[in-house]
Amino acid sequence: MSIRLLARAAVVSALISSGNGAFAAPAARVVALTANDQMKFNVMAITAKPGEMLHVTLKSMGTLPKIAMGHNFVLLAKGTDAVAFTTASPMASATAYIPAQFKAKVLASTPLAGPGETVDVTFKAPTAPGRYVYLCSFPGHFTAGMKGVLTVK
Ligand SMILES: [Cu+2]
Repeated sequence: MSIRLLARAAVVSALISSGNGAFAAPAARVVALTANDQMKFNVMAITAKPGEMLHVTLKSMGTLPKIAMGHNFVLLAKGTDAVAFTTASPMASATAYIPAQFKAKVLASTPLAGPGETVDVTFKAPTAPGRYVYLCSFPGHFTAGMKGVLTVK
């Protein structure tokens, strides 16, 4: 094994051991979001450094049943047509409202959260500076304003 490979293996094991035990992942900054029955995120703007590890949690504070008021966090690649995405998402209930034709445009997404539930996702922020739209893809929620922007700078 070359020195370079050995160094790389050491980094990987350091990253794994720095996890919280539940996940073998590098430490990530927690971004705590909530959602409600009014179809809004509490945070509509997130800023991250290029390539920063983020751990987004989304708690549903609502009381309506999940089938009527589920929420998720979906981060889209730069330049993705969010209106086209959310026009297609109601037909994608089998895939938690992530339309198959847009799967490659999804940088990160959580499962759907019902009342009182918390869902989460850990991901690496894009390395390219810019604005990345995030939204809830449950039918009608984007139109109602359930969206935000991740700014990478
Ligand atoms: Cu929602």
